[in-house]
Amino acid sequence: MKRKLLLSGIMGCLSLGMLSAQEFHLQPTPQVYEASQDSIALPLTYALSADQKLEDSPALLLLEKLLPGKAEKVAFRISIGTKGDKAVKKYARRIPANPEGYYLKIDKDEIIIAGTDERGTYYGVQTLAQLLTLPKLPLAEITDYPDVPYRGVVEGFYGTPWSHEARLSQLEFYGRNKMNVYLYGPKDDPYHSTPNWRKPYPEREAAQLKELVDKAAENGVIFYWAIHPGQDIKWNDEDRQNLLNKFERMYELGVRGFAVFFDDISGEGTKADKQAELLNYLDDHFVKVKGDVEPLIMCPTEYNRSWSNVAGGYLTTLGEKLNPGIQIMWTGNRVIATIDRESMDFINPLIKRKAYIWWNFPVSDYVRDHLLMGPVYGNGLDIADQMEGFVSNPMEHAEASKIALYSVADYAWNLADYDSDASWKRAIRSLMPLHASSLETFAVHNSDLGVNGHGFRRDESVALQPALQALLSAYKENGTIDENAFSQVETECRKIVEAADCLMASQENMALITEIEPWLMQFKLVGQYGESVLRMLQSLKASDAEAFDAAYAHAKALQMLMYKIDTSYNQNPYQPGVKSGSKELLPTFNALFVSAVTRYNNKYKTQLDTRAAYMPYTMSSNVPQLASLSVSHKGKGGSVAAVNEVIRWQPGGEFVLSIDGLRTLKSLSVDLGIADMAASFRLETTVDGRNWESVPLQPVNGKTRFNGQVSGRKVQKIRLISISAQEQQVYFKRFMFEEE
Ligand code: 14T
Repeated sequence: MKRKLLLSGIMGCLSLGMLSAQEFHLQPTPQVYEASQDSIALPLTYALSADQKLEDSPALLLLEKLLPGKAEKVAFRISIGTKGDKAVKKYARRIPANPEGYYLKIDKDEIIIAGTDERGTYYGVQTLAQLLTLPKLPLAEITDYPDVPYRGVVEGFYGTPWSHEARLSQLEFYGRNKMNVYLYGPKDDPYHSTPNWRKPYPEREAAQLKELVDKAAENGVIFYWAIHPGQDIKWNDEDRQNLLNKFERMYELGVRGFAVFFDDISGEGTKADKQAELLNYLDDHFVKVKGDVEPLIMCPTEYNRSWSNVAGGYLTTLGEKLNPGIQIMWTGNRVIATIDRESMDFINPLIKRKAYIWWNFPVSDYVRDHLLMGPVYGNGLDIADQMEGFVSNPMEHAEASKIALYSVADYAWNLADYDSDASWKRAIRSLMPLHASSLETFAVHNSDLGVNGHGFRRDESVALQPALQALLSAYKENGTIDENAFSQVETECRKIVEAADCLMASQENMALITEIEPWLMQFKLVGQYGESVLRMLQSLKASDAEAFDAAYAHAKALQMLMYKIDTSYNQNPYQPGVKSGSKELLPTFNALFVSAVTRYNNKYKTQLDTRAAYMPYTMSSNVPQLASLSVSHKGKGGSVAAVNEVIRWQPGGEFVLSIDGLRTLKSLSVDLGIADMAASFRLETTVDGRNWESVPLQPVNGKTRFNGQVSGRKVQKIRLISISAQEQQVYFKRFMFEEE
């Protein structure tokens, strides 16, 4: 005990990575695991019994890598094989009947690994690998098999496809977690989708795909290559042949699993009978002819319930016409949804087979400013026998996705025993054993998606919620501080700052830290902001105006720094920015900030700015109808809310947009709903607020919209001013600008 304390004192950020036998948990959770108190030393040397046919199998290669001490004439024996093999004949009755199952026994003088099939044997060795991380091997008996036949990942998101290195690391991860599917279908690979699906991969890409195929095989993973031809496919012989040719090229690279995706397309490609005809053709003339290819998988156009028109007959047609061996993907009741019995009861009868679930989590291609690091929860634990497969569509952040993927593996292997919270904690520990508690703190507060078009949300900051709420409601109501809640929040803020620093400085999982670094920086600021806001509350209560001023200034500075991170990193065109703690922490801190500043202003008769979010843009106008429009910012730029009514713009009336510093513009566009705007209005910019320079206006294809030619221009204010002698009646449809 003493020794342990001493150690953690020295180690600072680090926690003890080694697990005791009590904390130990096999992953994915096995069906039946019986361990005794007794244990044996790790078998550093052993005699091997294995049939000849096991040679070069992934199972044996892994075993020999784990335990290099194979020798002759050693008392300790390891017998390994697949049902029917001589080496495991004695245990034939113990082997589960389920595909990919295994029986593993650790005894005083021997270890038995007996699989239902080759992959089962491999999984038996993977389980042994986990047991070998313990200081001693427990005497144990395990009977294990997966609930869902196909488990894994579909790289099916929009955005930057995973790197080659990331994919190699994923495939090893799938093997360790007993997932047997990697479906390759990144939307932004041009050779997977339109425009280039007909063309073979260039040499370099082809070589890398081959490497992935080999890596998958080594790890017991089926590499499926998917094609997404629907946007421009012609239902003729030529395109059918194009498809067959591409499959043939991929087969040459070693691919033995194929999928055709018809999601997110429109027009001709969406016809069910044509899709079925094509798939059956590929099944009859390719899959069945080859003989060593996995069952075909297809993703339908109507891939979720909310998009399906049952009366239109699309799914019914697929169900009736598609060869029975072809598997059909399904995302559930919506594009993004958790899956339950009722969702399966809807789809399975329609398609006359068990749906192959494409689970759109933790994919974040529609909320790219958020990280989805939270637990995997919400899927039914009673639907094991209703689905053919369960694959997860991940984030473009490969390493960060492993938190969710670990639990997806756990869930799909053994639904009934799935415990989402426990699984999530183990996932975190497996990614960064030495920084598990820091990573957990980060993940706790970075799990929700924010408001999004799919209406899919996740819990965030769950344990702190009661304290955040108690603190806020008491303070807002009467300015009192709930001391208990205060200290909980204060402690958590400290933890946040420490966790962020420890993770940013860590070397344990560089790939992960690189992916999440902008969010770590933001997370730290959120924690510091919380601390400053708490200090504002405290100093106001103590009537220490000086301390309040300092805390207020710091909080303001942190708001600005958060804005800076949000507008400097992850500037993708869709959801640019970096959001952290956005569901509970930040809204609470902001509300406390507003309340505290308001109370301070009342008490000291001051006029401190009460706005919680840093905002670089403000507007003003002497045109009455424009006087109080709201300005919003997106990434580095902003726009002014449009007005629907007719604006009466007096002579000399102006609309002024001010920036809180000198910035460089990239674009500027306005639309007043009139074609000859330049005749009555001038668009101008200034660097000093006194001298105005006019901006040339360029009509956008003959419409009422004009682009200002501002690229590279330094500005502090932009104004639109009437140069007409008469009142102008216009609309205020658009006022938008971007900074460089
Ligand atoms: F094939 C599908 F099952 C599927 O989910 N397709 C896409 C997928 O590639 C993407 O990653 C996912 C999450 O954004 O959703 C589907 O893409 C969409 C969904 C929409 F609702 C694309 C546009 C949409 F409007």
